[in-house]
Amino acid sequence: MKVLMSGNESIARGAFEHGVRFAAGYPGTPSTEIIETFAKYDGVYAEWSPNEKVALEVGIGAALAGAKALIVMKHVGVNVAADPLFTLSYTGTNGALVIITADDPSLHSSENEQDNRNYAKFAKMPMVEPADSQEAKDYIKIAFDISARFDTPVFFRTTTRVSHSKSLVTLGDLTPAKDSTAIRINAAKYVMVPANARIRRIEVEKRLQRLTEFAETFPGNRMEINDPETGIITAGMPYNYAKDVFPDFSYLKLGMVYPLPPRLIHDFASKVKKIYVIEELDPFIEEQIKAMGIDVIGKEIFPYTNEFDPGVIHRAIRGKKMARSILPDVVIPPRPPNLCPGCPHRGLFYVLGKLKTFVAGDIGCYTLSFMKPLEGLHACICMGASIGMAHGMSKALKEKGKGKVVGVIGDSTFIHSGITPLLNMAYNKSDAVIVICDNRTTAMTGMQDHPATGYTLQGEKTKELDFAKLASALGIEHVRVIDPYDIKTTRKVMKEELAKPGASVVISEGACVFKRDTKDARKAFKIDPEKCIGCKACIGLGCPPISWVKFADMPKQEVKRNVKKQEGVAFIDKELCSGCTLCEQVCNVGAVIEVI
Ligand SMILES: Cc1ncc(C[n+]2csc(CCOP(=O)(O)OP(=O)(O)O)c2C)c(N)n1
Repeated sequence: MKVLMSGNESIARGAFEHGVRFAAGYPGTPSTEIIETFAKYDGVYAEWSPNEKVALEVGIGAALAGAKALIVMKHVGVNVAADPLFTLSYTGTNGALVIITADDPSLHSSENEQDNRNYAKFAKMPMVEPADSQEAKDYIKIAFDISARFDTPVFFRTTTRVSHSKSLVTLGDLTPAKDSTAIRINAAKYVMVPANARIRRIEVEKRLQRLTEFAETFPGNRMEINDPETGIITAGMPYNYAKDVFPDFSYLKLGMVYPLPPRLIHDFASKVKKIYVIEELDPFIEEQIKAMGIDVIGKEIFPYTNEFDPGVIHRAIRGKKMARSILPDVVIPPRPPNLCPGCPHRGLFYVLGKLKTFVAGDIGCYTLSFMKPLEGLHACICMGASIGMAHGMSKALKEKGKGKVVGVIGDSTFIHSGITPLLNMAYNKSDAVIVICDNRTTAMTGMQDHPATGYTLQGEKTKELDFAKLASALGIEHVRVIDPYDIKTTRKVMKEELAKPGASVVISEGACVFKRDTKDARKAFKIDPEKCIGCKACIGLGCPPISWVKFADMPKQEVKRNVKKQEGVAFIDKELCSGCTLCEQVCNVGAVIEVI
């Protein structure tokens, strides 16, 4: 049976068909749906771990017990998991372990555009890369087979386009899961003290040679000989783009991007005169082929940055735009991202933006408050960085920094990598104030549960982390809880905590609007034009339902000035308003009123 599936759904399905019953990961676009899909299958164990390092370590434990473990993360997650990863390459996996690295060329939803193929070379691990959903389903099985056969962790790389595009997939039979788990002790292989690791280090090089031999005959590395004049070496999604514009060229399509098959590449080079290497981001394949002494054209003409499309490839090779347009001539109005109407983060950042402090931010929905009009966040590097940055800045500024440095971090992000730096603040006597934005979910990546929501991935009730108790246990003396929908108290508490010596933690408790119980639905608000003086105080909240109408754009009979020089009035779209009351609180003339 053929079904339309995204790359992510196909990976989950392929793993399940192949008898994989164990998965762990941490959410991150574009990888998230893999675990979400897999978790719905019968008889599997799947978990959201607190971060990618933990997810990989959970997977290592499962694999050492003999299971097939699927570990899922976005590209930057591999940075977090890198410590166990490099040594896992030495120990091998016993069962099987495949790590999905979901890369994001063009940074659709990421803080950087790193090319994780480099990790395969760096950690001396094989990497496979599919070009569509069918290949995603087929290759995930091959990846598990490679892992088991060569006793190695295997990288499975996707990019956003492969993860999220849908294409037809033939469903396969389900391999009944065989339980081959058992406790097997082998200290020489799994205890990586120098004496043992030195021996394993040599094994890694030998394994890489055997994998190179495997790559020579791996059917996913295939030649399509057409035009003998021009050939393309490519992998992943760029293969589809290139085939679209140059169907008659010859191709060497690589399904395994590390290690490369030198004999196959030499063979291809002997069959075509001119070769282009088409790959997004780094010249990863190109440099290795050039090092084989083969003359190819790559980054001299293709961009280093962003996703490709058929037009990019055509322009680079032909030197001019394609005759036919690949995109419809529709101009889509720009829509900058914004916090949702009723978002609990808005009240907090409205206050922070006016406090004249430096706010070291973190990654999550709240990062959006760096933009106008809130401008309440001033740095964002990677998950968990806010706390260490706030501490470092306050130490460097000394007296000048007193009462002036805040770190802000989401609940999921705090659990991911904020606990250790908070402990550091207590230990090293910090003066900064840390705000944990507890909206009861991992909102930015699609509302996943985490250890403080009280629910597992399967929706089972579980232990619920108490942020206030944890902060106290780490040694933070000043811990406060605020309601970010109450602007006055939020401002008061922030000022009080900034004035105190020593580190403080403020927990901003307000559930994400999408997590709110429908019974808590509040009445929408509207503007009374008889009272509005056009001061734009409500506009300063950056709330999507609130807009501004100039008198000049209104029909004559509607124009009414309440104060001299007034140029217009605010307007609230009641269909979008969630009734959070923030605009009512900032309006000094009582022009914001409930819709009856
Ligand atoms: C290492 C790493 N893993 C995953 C992500 C993807 N990601 C971005 S923000 C975020 C968590 C956001 O949740 P939270 O901190 O609770 O803030 P919210 O969006 O709910 O406001 C995740 C998982 C990432 N950017 N980096």
